[in-house]
Amino acid sequence: MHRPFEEALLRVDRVSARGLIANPSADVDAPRSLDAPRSLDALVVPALASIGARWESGELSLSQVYDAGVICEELVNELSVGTGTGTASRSDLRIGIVVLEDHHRLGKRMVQAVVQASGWSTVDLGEGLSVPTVVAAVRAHRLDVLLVSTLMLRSALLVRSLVDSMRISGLPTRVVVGGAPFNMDPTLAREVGADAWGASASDASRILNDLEEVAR
Ligand code: B12
Repeated sequence: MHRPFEEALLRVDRVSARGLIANPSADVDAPRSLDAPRSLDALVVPALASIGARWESGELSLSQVYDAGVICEELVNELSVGTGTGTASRSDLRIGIVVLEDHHRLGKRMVQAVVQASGWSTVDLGEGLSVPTVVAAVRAHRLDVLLVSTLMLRSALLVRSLVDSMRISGLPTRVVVGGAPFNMDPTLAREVGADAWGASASDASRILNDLEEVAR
């Protein structure tokens, strides 16, 4: 039996999906009271992971994965505070966020929502960017921290070349990584030279808090 939120996504039933985000306890095991970004985290991530696994096993089609992704993106955009590049920030830390090479942008949106809800401003560099483009953007925006989201293993491995290029260019920017490949292999973040790794959107806030402390 699959969870109600996952089934709502597969029926392309936006009304039920939205209702479950508003009242996550109606989904099996979902915590009772959560703020919007965290209730999205609790429902969206496991549902899409399961849908991805069912697609991989041949049970679902790519178009079903696509529709589920579109609905989740609509919900994230509707319910999240902070889209695009924020203005007011709680500190001087200049924070950028990017999806390296691939086009799975939901994780980035959720991280951005939580980080901005926690009071930081972010510079949204976009999705599908190459390593040289990201390095140029990091320099142009004089970023102190770069949050990198990846879902394809190939993109996660490219973080090594991103970190090396930034160090060769003399950029001191801290690189924080996240996304499925890093969740599957907790040693990967260190192997690709990242300064920190977070498993969830809330982790991004925790890591930024730590970096802010160090910068003081
Ligand atoms: C939805 C989805 C899509 C959607 C994307 C919609 C969108 N707008 O983003 C569509 C249908 C477009 C798609 C396309 C493809 N996909 Co796809 N997709 C998925 C799926 C099912 C869910 C991904 C998702 O959005 N999860 C929800 C988000 C919120 O979770 P998340 O990104 O992990 O983010 C959370 C945490 O990881 C963390 N986090 C994320 N980033 C960061 C960053 C920092 C700094 C921190 C601290 C934390 C953090 O916080 C987030 C919230 O908690 C996954 C399956 C899976 N297991 O992940 C496959 C998956 C990623 N896709 C896959 C593939 C192969 C593809 C395609 C190549 C398919 C094809 N043949 O065309 C294309 C490639 C597109 C491209 N070039 O990028 C594979 C990748 C395999 C691999 N080893 O690389 C997967 C794993 C499916 C599978 N099981 O095979 N996909």
